[in-house]
Amino acid sequence: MSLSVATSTIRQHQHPLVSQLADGIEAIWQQLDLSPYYLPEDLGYVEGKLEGEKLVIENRCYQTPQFRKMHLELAKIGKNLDILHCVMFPRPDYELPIFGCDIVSGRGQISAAIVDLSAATTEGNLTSEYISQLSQLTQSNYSLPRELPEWGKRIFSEFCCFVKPTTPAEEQQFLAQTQAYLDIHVQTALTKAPMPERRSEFLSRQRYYCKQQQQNDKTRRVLEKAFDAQWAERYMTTVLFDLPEAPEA
Ligand code: BLA
Repeated sequence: MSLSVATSTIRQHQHPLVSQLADGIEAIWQQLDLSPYYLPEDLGYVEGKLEGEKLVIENRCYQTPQFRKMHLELAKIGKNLDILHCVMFPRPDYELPIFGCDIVSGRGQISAAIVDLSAATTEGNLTSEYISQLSQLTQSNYSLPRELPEWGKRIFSEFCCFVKPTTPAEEQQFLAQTQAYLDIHVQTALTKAPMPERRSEFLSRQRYYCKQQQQNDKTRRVLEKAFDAQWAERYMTTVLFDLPEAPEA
């Protein structure tokens, strides 16, 4: 295992959908009042080796009055595997869903593209303002929808889009759909006031979301091969899906 710190950017060497979406996410984030969010110091930029190929991970992380942690991660493994991972965790006294998105591209072909706004409430329902705005978007159809793994079924909403895009047109459709979800989310978040009395409810839901995501063995396997099991565990639980503080008893 080798780790090093550098400032280079891998974005221009990634699948075009990955770099376009990364640019799009950051452009929309500019509408928020961003401050930096500091990841554990050695985990901001990391390099490892996967089956002899170099793995590079680049993280950008912010916070705002509404969001505890807005994380955009780009990873490149050798010449073949490109990954975009993005999660926005609301501050736990806001009734806001968790925005999540993942793109996995192997040998120039995207195998998985997923985006969702996942509910903040115990029952797992989005609020009516989200439901009505998301329902008004033009219906997107893809020729290869994918089935959610078991761990995802209880956290993702009915608006979750999980597909393998098969053409450049479908890739652009996924880009547009993801940006539309994010636009709705940022605009809605800006109108919200905190609800401290429901904090423990929102906190437990975020913890449940993280626990479920930590069960994604496909992510874990890539990280274990490139680093080792202990490193993968630490990365998944402190960088990708860190649990917010436990709810007060
Ligand atoms: C799938 N995620 C995957 C796959 C890989 C990764 C290799 C399998 C691709 C495939 O099934 O075609 C790998 N993803 C990574 C790695 C990182 C990453 C290494 O983010 C980071 C370093 N995953 C998320 C988020 C969501 C998510 C935020 O990080 C959703 C909001 C979902 N990824 C997700 C799902 C699958 C996946 C649902 C499919 C899992 C399966 O089919 O079992």
